[in-house]
Amino acid sequence: MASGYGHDGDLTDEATYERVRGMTRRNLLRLTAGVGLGTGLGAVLGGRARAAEPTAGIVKPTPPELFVPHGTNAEMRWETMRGRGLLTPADRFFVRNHTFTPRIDARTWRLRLWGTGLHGSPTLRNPVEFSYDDLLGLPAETLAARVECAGNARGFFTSQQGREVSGTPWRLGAVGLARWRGVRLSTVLERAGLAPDAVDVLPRGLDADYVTGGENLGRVRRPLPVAKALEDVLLAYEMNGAPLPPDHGYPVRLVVPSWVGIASVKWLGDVQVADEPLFSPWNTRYYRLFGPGHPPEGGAPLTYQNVKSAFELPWDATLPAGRRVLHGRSWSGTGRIRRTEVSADGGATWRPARLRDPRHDRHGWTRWEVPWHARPGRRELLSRAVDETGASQPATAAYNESGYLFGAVVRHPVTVTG
Ligand SMILES: Nc1nc2c(c(=O)[nH]1)N[C@H]1C(S)=C(S)[C@@H](COP(=O)(O)O)O[C@H]1N2
Ligand SMILES: [Mo]
Repeated sequence: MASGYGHDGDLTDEATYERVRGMTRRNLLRLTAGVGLGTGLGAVLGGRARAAEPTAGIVKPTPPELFVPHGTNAEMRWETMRGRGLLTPADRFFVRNHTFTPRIDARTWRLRLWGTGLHGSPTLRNPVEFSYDDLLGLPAETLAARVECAGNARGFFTSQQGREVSGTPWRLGAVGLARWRGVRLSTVLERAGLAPDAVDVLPRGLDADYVTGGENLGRVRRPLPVAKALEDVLLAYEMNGAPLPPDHGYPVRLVVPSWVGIASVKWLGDVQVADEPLFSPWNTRYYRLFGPGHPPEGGAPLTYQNVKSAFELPWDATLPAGRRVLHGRSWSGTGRIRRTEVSADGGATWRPARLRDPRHDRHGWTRWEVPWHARPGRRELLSRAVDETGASQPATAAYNESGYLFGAVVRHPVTVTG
């Protein structure tokens, strides 16, 4: 196994907890040493030391004006995208960590490909390793693509539909759009000697083993059909023109465009290539639909994300009465956005929004805007989109136990002051 990651692979629940706490203390020291609590930080944050609370296991600062904390995860606040270009800057891109961000040395890092799906000729020995420099030397591609958690908007199953679901209760901020640069997974698979009878690949991260309920499920890993691996999957080493930040997978992550975020394995260490179907908890017990209407072993493993829309407004915003323009974005895993409509009267009447990016990238999103005459009172703002396949946003989302793929219209509360 390649070394270069800073932990052993045999962590208990307690050990993971200790490490996360250690990380928290280090972040705290770095933050307070680097900025100075009484000066810059205090000025930015209105004199209170609340930004000195780092998110456990996340390296970058997660100040409360940019992020909503959820345990080891940090959700982007949608109002921070207001007035910005298409891409989500790395400083506000959501972070979803099963454990904590590992610190990896790119100089000793290796990507290892192995398994029965590679042919083991003398010239193409199995396993095959690539260094960071090897990857930088291969033909590069760039790709604008969202990473979105399958559980994005999960919290609305409870707050809008009164259903308990398991998992992080995200609002709409577990999504971001970046320009990724790297090498196609197909290039690396072909150079490693992909056999014609290979069916599945299993990318695996170098972060700590995931321990839940006292059970060690091993490293984060989720099988991908070879057909998908060869289609459009990228081994990304750059995000928005800079090396990947630690929290987003440095030195190399997978980007599986428009698929559930879990497919885009961060801190990639190895890829098993097999001539038979592969399984891990991430395609058997997680990331399938469970509950009424689904088989006991769950539905098929989740692939594409669905259609969503978000206002670039604070949640529970307070706004002055009068004429204004509402801004937001819509996106879909299944095709480009064709239309977005907005309702400011609880869904009784809808008006088309003006799409600012009507020919957006296939895996990107469109910004939109619509004028609104805001009258005093409590209001709910609704937005819904349709993509080029006709997929749209219903009034309610189909329940599933883990709260995946909430694609219904979100009712965004605001207070208009007179
Ligand atoms: N190795 C590893 N890869 C991972 C994860 C993880 O915890 N470990 N989380 C996954 C999940 S559930 C999501 S939604 C995305 C989040 O990517 P981001 O943190 O860069 O936004 O990474 C995926 N890749
Ligand atoms: Mo996720």
